[in-house]
Amino acid sequence: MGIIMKVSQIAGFLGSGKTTAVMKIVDELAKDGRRIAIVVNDVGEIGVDSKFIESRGLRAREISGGCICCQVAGSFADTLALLHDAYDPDIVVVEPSGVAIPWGLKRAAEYSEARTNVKVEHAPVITLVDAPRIEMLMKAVRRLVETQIREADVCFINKVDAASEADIRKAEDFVRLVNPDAEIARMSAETGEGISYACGIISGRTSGRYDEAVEEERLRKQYGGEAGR
Ligand SMILES: Nc1nc2c(ncn2[C@@H]2O[C@H](COP(=O)(O)OP(=O)(O)OP(=O)(O)O)[C@@H](O)[C@H]2O)c(=O)[nH]1
Ligand SMILES: [Mg+2]
Repeated sequence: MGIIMKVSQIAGFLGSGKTTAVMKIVDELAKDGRRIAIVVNDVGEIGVDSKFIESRGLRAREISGGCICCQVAGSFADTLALLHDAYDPDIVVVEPSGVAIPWGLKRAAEYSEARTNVKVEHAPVITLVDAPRIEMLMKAVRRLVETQIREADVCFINKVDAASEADIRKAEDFVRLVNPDAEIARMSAETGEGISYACGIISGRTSGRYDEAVEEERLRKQYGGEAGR
């Protein structure tokens, strides 16, 4: 039984393409011979495709009843520990809810270390940015989207097949403004563009552990006097 379990989160606002991307990503990772599990924190209407998952011999768990980065963090940690004990995945790919906060999810994943003999390693935090809806996102849910971008290691501008070049550029500029340190790449979860690149990032790189001081510093930089609100 392996001791290290890598946890990969594909964040992004509601409808940004997380499920579509996750299904393609796990398919490719599994083809490379890795043991892959999926955890979906379902709040939307399009859930995981269980037939697809079973046909590939992957394991999937759905968690509902709240957000796994906060309200049901304990269930998420239990689920990771159980998956580790029963299946020993190399990588667990997590689809958080569209309103989840990436650092909360890292912290919750680390709770699983207290529940079984596992060491969690984080894959880079990937955030999907919905290019065709970038105007709406910047207006209606700006704070939440900013938070998801600020905490990302890599932002994929998704749905490039259906977006104008102007909207793609606008999304890239927005990411650069909010998080100059994030790598920016393009994706079409629908056509598969960018999926191999995402898989390489997930399997080949890591992200730091949850660190309260780092998160507070990021908040201070973004909101100045508003930090901690
Ligand atoms: N054109 C296009 N449509 C996409 C792409 N990725 C996802 N979609 C569509 O966008 C819609 C939402 O995709 P999902 O994968 O369900 O998005 P999600 O982020 O999982 O949504 P929630 O779980 O409800 O937050 C679906 O109708 C998808 O078919 C893409 O790359 N291009
Ligand atoms: Mg989904």
